[in-house]
Amino acid sequence: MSSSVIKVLVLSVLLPGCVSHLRAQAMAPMQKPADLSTTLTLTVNGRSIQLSLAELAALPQTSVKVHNEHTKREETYTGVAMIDLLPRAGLALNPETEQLRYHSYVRAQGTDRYFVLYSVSEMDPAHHNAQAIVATHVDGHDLGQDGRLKLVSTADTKPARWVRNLTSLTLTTVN
Ligand SMILES: Nc1nc2c(c(=O)[nH]1)N[C@H]1C(S)=C(S)[C@@H](COP(=O)(O)O)O[C@H]1N2
Ligand SMILES: [Mo]
Repeated sequence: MSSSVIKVLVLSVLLPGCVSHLRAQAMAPMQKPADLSTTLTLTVNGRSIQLSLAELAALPQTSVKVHNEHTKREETYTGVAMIDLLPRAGLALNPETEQLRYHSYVRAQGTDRYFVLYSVSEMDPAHHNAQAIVATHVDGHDLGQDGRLKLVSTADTKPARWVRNLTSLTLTTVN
C-alpha cells in the first residue's frame, strides 16, 4: 500500500473521532459553577459603598411572590428592596431627587459578568406596579446554586433580568 493511501486510511479513522469530540465539547461546555457573591457594591454616580451579607440582613426585609417561568413554580423571595438601597449610597428619595431618578438607570451585574439594566422608576413601587429586590432567601431557605444574592423582580414575564450571584448595582444618571 502506498504511504498516501495509508495516510488517508489513518485520517479517515482519526478525523471523525476528533470532529465528534469537538462537536460534543461545543454542545456541552463544561459548566463551572459561578463565583459566589459575598458583598454587594452599590455605586451612585461614581460614589461607591460595599454592603456585606450581614449588613443586608440588618436592613428592612421585603418578600415578593413570583412565578418562575422556567421552573413553573411559585416562589417567595426575601431580601432588601433595590429602591431602599439607594439612600444608603447617598441618593435620598425626596422631591429634590425626583427628576434625577426619572433620568437614572441601574446596571445589575453578577460575578460571571452577566448584567441587566433597570430604570430607577421601574424599581420604585411608588411609580411602577412592581418590586425589584436583592434576595438572600427563597421559600425560607438560602438560594442554593443561585448564590448568596440574587436580583429578582416581579413584573417580567421571563427570569432573564433576575441576576444570580449579584455583585454590583451601579446607578448612572443620563444627561
Ligand atoms: N449571573 C447570571 N444570572 C443570570 C443569567 C446568567 O447567565 N448569569 N442568565 C439569565 C437568564 S437569560 C435567565 S433566562 C435566567 C435563567 O435562570 P434559571 O437558569 O435559574 O432558570 O437567569 C438569568 N440570570
Ligand atoms: Mo434566558
